[in-house]
Amino acid sequence: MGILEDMSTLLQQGRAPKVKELVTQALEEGISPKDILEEGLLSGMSVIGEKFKNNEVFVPEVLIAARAMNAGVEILKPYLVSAGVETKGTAVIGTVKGDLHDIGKNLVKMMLEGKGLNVIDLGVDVSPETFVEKAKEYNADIICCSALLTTTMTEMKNVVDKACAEGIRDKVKIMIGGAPVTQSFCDSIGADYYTPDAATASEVALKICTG
Ligand code: B1M
Repeated sequence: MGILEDMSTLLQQGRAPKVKELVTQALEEGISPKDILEEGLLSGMSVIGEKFKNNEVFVPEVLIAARAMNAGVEILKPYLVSAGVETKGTAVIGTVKGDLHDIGKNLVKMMLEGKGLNVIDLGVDVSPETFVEKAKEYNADIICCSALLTTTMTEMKNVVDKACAEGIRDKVKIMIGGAPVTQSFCDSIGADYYTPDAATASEVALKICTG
């Protein structure tokens, strides 16, 4: 097996120290940072994303794989910047105002990063004002809102309204998700996309950014 294939396999197993070792070795062998990212790290994360979607792996495996990916990306970051590898798009993400659940939001963030997007994580209990301010500041392609409570999902409409009021609605897509959220709720508040899980969210986000 080649080094990038090994890297992908180790990432899927969540073996962060080994992944870091292989990224360093691949750089020493002269493999391009772009190939290491795409054929080593992101390909491994894609496999995990697909398995997660099909209930073949669960939250703990996804989290440790994501940690291994982050460990590899940390080493690669300076090389990627200097090699001029462009990110595919920018998303701001957060859990809506009044809601402190962040496990699902963090998974969505990791999957988006796994697709090569630049993700600005606003954390939990994020107000509509902050979502919109940060979307403007980072010139984001997508605002991603997560909610786990029936009492907080209504905040998503306030994000849509705020984006309209601030005049950025035609520049930014609004994606929503979380256990109580549905497609009909998405339609009713005028958001752009509802996705039921992190893997689908990352696929849709990539499509939004790359056309
Ligand atoms: Co809370 N909680 N909780 N909780 N909690 C739920 C959500 C609840 C369903 C439990 C229950 O009663 N059965 C219930 C909500 C009821 C409702 O509104 N329908 C509930 C409640 C009531 C509460 C409190 C009000 C309890 C209290 O204090 N009385 C309180 C609220 C605090 C607050 O937020 N203001 C509360 C607190 C907490 C903890 C802090 C203890 C903890 C959160 C820890 C944390 O997140 N750091 C917690 C937890 C862990 C849960 C449960 C057990 C698990 C949630 C979770 O992380 N699931 C949950 C019960 C359950 O769901 N079984 C529950 C795993 C996660 C991977 O799934 O977040 O759904 P999920 O994300 C999925 C998809 O939804 C999707 O992708 C993810 C993976 O594929 N997705 C998106 C999520 N965001 C997306 C965004 C997208 C696209 C897809 O696009 C942008």
